[in-house]
Amino acid sequence: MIRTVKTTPYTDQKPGTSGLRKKVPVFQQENYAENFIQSVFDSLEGFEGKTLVIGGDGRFLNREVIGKAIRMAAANGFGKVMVGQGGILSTPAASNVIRKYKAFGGLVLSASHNPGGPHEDFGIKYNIGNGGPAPEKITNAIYERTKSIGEYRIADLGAIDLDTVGTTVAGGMTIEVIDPVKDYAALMESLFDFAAIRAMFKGGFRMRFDAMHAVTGPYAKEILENRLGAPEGTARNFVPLEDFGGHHPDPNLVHAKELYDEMFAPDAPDFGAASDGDGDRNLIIGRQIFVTPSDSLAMLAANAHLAPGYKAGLKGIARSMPTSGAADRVAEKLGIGMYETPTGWKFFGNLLDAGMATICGEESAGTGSDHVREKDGLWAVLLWLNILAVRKESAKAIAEKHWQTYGRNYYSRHDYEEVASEGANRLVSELRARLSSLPGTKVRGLTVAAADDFAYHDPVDGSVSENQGIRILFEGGSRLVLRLSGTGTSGATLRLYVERYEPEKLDLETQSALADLIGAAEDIAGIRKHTGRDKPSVIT
Ligand code: VG1
Ligand code: CO
Repeated sequence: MIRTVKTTPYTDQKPGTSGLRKKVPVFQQENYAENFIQSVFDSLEGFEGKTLVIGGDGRFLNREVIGKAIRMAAANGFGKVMVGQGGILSTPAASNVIRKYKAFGGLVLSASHNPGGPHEDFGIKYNIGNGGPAPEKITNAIYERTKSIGEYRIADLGAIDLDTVGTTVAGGMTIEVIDPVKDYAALMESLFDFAAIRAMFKGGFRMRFDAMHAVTGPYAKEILENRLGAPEGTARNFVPLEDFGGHHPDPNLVHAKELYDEMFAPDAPDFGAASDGDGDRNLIIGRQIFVTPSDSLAMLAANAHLAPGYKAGLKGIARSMPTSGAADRVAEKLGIGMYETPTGWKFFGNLLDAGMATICGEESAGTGSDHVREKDGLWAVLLWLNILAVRKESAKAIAEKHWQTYGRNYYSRHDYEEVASEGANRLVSELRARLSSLPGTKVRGLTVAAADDFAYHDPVDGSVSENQGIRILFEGGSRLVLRLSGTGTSGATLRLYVERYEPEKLDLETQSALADLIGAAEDIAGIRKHTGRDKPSVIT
């Protein structure tokens, strides 16, 4: 039986960088999740009888909202839903399922690296038929719809069993519960030299993978330990928990500190890695070396041909604008295209679909390729393992040789989290107004060469995305970028990205190498004055 339920619109359901993210109590308001899901469906055309993929990262509210989404999909005329067992699908695995089974699209329930639990974050994003995040045209339409929606449709389907793999029919719609790992593991096996990696583990190679009690646990157990023969215990914190054990499932040096300390201890394993809440990010730490995500993108691109899936070489590389220019040098050397996009994976979709780029990356620990249309944490880890197995060198040696060839882009991101929105907005608008007067000025011995607010012209569909981050370029190639986060759930988060290129000095300490630039950012933007903070909350 289908019910039509009257609802009043919420005005705060604007999807950000990756979908809608709010605190759990916000999502628990009457009709809140339903409003958004119905607005998604109302913004789509032609899905009658087609398949919708549904899954999430297992956080608090996951099962409840999945139940609502299935009932609403039935009431709105989808022919089938494919849902991960237990409600689980990592973001890249969902992308793969959408593509492999030619689904119309998918709903991925996650707030990614944000903490989970009854008082923490929840989120919903819609992915289109290519497996990637909905482009701005669709997210804007969804938002417009949320502001005027008057009713939603939901079917009474009785109890839905999410825990048993298999197919049932309810309310005229097929519900298929799928193994969340199987298709993804098969895809990884098709891209990488599992035999070489298996041999490396057999030879005593030691690795730690921290799943941070989030969605990659079951994937890492199956792929690393069962299929690649890594010893039991290689995957840590591998049971997904509704509150991620009370931690931030954000694989950075602050929230994955234990792993970092272990990798710098005297008896450190050979290789360490971690992923985030929904499994699309990666942290790479070799023995005694942290590889920044920007460097990792460059190093993976330079060595990708060593993996079977990329042996024909890369068509091009794409990176988000705040990501360091390290990958640009690799693209130049390989003689392939290099594309600079705004923050957020949705901007890579067209380049991947058009065959213009093979590998993409973001400074925020996101790397991926044309195998799916999302960034992919375990994929990056497996590509690293494949490269290590073939080159038979340590991650540290590979990184150092890379810098000797290409020079080094010292890079750091400073986050000012949960600052008052008013001050953060004022900082950006005042700076924006002064951009044209900056070139030629000298700050802390550095001369500004150019300054702008990044606008992206999509080379495939011609769309333009403006105000994507303020760039201040200095003579000599150093750079500052400032932008406001689109994924935070309370107040505003200001991100400052700092980069300095060094052709020869390869072993400086990062923060001291960047000290003048960090000082210049304060002088130019007045971060202290506008945010009331004298230091960032997170430095990565
Ligand atoms: C952040 C990152 C961005 C990433 C986004 C989603 O966005 O900076 O690079 O694409 O999170 O990542 P923002 O707007 O807060 O800077 V995740 O792991 O949610 O899917
Ligand atoms: Co994520």
